[in-house]
Amino acid sequence: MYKSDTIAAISTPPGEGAIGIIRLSGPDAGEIVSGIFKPVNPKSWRKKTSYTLHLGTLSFRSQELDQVIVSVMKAPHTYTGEDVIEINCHGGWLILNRILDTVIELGARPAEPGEFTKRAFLNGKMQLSQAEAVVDLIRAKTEQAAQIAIRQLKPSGAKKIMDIRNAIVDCLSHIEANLDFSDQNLDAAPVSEVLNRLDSARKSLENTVESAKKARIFRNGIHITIVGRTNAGKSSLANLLMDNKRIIVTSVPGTTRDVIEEVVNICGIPVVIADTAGIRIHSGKVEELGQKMTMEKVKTTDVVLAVFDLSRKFGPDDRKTINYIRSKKGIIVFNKRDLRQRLETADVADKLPGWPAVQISAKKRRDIGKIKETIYKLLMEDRDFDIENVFISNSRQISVLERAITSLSGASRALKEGVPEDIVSIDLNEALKAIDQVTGREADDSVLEKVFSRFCVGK
Ligand SMILES: Nc1nc2c(ncn2[C@@H]2O[C@H](COP(=O)(O)OP(=O)(O)OP(=O)(O)O)[C@@H](O)[C@H]2O)c(=O)[nH]1
Ligand SMILES: [Mg+2]
Repeated sequence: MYKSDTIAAISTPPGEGAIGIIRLSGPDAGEIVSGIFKPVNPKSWRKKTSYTLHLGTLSFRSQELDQVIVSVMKAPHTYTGEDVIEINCHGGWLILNRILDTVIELGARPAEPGEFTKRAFLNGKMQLSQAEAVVDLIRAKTEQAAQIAIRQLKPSGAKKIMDIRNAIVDCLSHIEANLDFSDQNLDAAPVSEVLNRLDSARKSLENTVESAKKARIFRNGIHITIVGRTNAGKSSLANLLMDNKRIIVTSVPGTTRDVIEEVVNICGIPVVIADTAGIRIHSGKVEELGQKMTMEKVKTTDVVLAVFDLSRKFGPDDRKTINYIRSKKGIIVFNKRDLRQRLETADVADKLPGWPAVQISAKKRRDIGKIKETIYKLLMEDRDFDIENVFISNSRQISVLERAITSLSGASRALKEGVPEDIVSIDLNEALKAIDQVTGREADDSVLEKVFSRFCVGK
């Protein structure tokens, strides 16, 4: 268990803001703030009724710090489960830090990253997977990612894991009852009944893991790299996908020399789009360096947007481009459809079998929506899942639940083969231990440290 001291931190982001919040949690929160707070209504402040707001001034050593509103939340019905006081002051760096320094001088301890949420977890206010969802929600880049985090954060999401856990506990107690009474010839639960329950618990876990894996794309996002011969219109396309970032576009081949990246939201998926230096056979030293960077980028990217110029015949630069990308997953973008067509599209399509193709005009902004649609379709291939069913999301949770599935399969197999029940119960206990790593019941300190180190200070 942790020391139940009182912690404090600035909970709003650094920089100027209309208001800033300093949060305190712990048994002395009220007393510490009382040491510096002059309320407009002292009678009401003295009572410190939970969920009340108090206007007043903060001063320390006869120096006024700020005019503030102090909110009072009393244990146990608070985020951390402890007494929580939040000081709403003006949102300047200096004011916030002066107030924080003062409450620390009066006995609070500076909170570590995620310590408020860690206390919420240690006080049984949430499961570990819910605490992880708090970070996911703060970091969500798209609506869908936020929705997944919210679902995981809700008690109903946590309950689904607990339901599976309870089903396994049930099977375990049947098996242990069989063990206890095996010499007494009592009617224990038939093996087939236990097997059915085990199978349905395993299937629920498998569905959970499968949906979580498919939904990971909304949380982690993907990388898309735009490649093609010089002058094909890559930067023009990148500018459109990046909502007019203004990458330099000129009619001079070899304009882009570096990899230029930007995160965009494509149908709810956070996508890092990279514009790259064009590919051509005959190039100077600087361009060659740029092309090397393009090649490196292609190696690690998830999806390639290969841009071909419809107004030019298929040439060695296009061939060189295809050689770099043919092993990847991607989309063919035929650009400059507003010009007279000289490219035989089959020359490209035949060399990149299975790649969907889209014709656009980046210059005239035509059919850019089609590219986004095609990207989304490509990413969602084999990802047929119901987002409503996603209530775990990160790789830590997925890997421990996969362990639970393996243990449950082992238990079912053992039961079917008539292996002694005490051996079966070892597998079931392993499955429970794994599930408890998701809920946090069994998570050791190193896991907790890793989870909470992802948080910012003040959360
Ligand atoms: N007509 C027409 N011109 C286009 C289109 N897209 C791009 N261009 C023109 O093609 C030229 C090259 O465009 P960029 O976007 O710089 O091409 P790039 O592939 O990034 O070129 P590099 O960076 O040199 O490899 C510019 O003059 C653009 O205005 C299009 O759809 N139609
Ligand atoms: Mg360019």
